[in-house]
Amino acid sequence: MAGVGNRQTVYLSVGSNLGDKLDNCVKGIAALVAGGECELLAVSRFYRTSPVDYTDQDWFVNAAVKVATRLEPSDLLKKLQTIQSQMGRKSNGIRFGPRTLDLDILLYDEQVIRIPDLEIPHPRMHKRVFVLQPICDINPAIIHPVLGKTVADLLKQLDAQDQQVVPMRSQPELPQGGTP
Ligand code: PH2
Ligand code: MG
Ligand code: MG
Repeated sequence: MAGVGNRQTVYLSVGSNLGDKLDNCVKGIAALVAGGECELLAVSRFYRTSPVDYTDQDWFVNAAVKVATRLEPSDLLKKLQTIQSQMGRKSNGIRFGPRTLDLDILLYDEQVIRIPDLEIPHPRMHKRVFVLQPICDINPAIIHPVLGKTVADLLKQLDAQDQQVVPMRSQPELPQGGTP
């Protein structure tokens, strides 16, 4: 059931590489906090990032947000999927391919969760600069609950010369939450 658990701190990644990418990310975050089930605690800087895993696609805009929510992980996942479809995301059959809006759960409190369709911590977060750099903007001292290292250490140790992550020159205004 939605909304019955304790309030948990959750980190999410936000990304887009189709249409007005920055606007899609900002609207996605606004949709997440609309209705009050998720309270926005912090937002990272926004970055332009080179595509990872499937490279024959446009650059992304990426950011991370910290929210507080009572939604259980599976209910939060459903909410994210609903927002993604409302924002016009359609399946194109390409794994890691282009998307209007991608909202991924990175960390849910300090929990390790493996249920169908959902693995937390996000299974690839420690390999991705476009995830680690934004989380470090918010809090570099967060400890990855499986790897036992801070996100700052994971970022430092990553050999990722091919991953370009560039802060956007103009950063958007957000409905609430403020700077990291
Ligand atoms: N998301 C992917 C695959 N590759 N690359 C970048 N730079 N940013 C993303 O958000 C991203 C990606 C699948 O979710
Ligand atoms: Mg996703
Ligand atoms: Mg993703």
